[in-house]
Amino acid sequence: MTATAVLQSTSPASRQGAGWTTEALVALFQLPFSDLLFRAQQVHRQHHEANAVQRSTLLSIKTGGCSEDCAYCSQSAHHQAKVEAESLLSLDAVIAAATAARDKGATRFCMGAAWRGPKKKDLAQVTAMVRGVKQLGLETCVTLGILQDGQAEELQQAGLDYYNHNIDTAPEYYGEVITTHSLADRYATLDKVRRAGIKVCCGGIIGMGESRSERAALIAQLANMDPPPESVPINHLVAVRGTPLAEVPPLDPFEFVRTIACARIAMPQSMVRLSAGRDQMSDEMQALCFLAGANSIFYGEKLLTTANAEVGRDEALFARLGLRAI
Ligand code: SAM
Ligand code: DTB
Ligand code: SF4
Repeated sequence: MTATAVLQSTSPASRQGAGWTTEALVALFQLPFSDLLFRAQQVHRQHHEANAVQRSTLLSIKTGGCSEDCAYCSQSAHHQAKVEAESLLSLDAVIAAATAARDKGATRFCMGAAWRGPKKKDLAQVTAMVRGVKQLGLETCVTLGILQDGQAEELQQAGLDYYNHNIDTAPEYYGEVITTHSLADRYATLDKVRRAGIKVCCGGIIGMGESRSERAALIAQLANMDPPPESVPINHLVAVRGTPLAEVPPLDPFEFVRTIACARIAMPQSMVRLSAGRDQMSDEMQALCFLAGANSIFYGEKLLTTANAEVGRDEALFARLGLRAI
């Protein structure tokens, strides 16, 4: 879709799968802030319950010592972030954490591992975790890195609902952030996940020093997946000391809100998750992100290695904004 067509269109809902160009997304980014948010709200209300927000809880099941060099990541063995490495958690520990998350009101439990990808014996343990968490009545999500042939099917047979694997940034900027595996590797894994019949959770990180046009290119890449990911996490970079991105200049907060709004408009049916970085955001900033169409969050005191907004603060924010947890 061309930039002019995007700005003139009165039917944003009809654009799913219509081939978004970076230029069309840049044109959206450049709209006056209120116009952009108004359009995002229109799309949001056509496709989703206006005030409902889904809550997922994260658990790091294997922490630190990762072979990959992702510049943002506290868990890479290439960087000097102070993260306590931990081998794969026991099934009991995972079930205890998932039970606590369910009791606090989460509906999905997402397990993350600092691997380039899972080895055969690792996967057997993770599938047992998926089965156990599902039995608690929670939706399940895992993020384990690059998958080999057959591994997505094993996860699907265990009852996995979502696989998280982010493309992270625009193709043009990818090489600045990660060199130990390619964007093509990531697409190959996403393809395996889709073919196995698992729902795709795929998004990126904003605020890594990329340009607006690169943010637009990231959203275009996600929106042009066929179909777009069911779940789109938009992470704000958590600048972790000891990582190469620790000193990246801060992003204008409105630019982050604009990115959420563009994701909502370009992917009307997807759940857009206001992901990492919420702990550093004011309540007002988060409210703008919900207005821009975010309808999912990570819920619980910790993300993988960094702090998340506290549960009490989230409960109070939901009450103040009249949001309903789903
Ligand atoms: N190793 C697996 C992988 O890379 O796919 C799974 C875990 S990895 C930590 C999952 C995602 O978390 C990354 O793709 C990235 O988008 C996000 N992430 C990691 N560190 C982050 C940070 N400091 N700020 C924002 N997002 C981050
Ligand atoms: C995603 O897109 N964000 C989550 C989840 N998928 C696995 C991870 C955020 C990690 C933030 C940094 C940390 O806590 O280490
Ligand atoms: Fe490893 Fe994933 Fe972190 Fe990259 S993002 S260093 S693959 S844990």
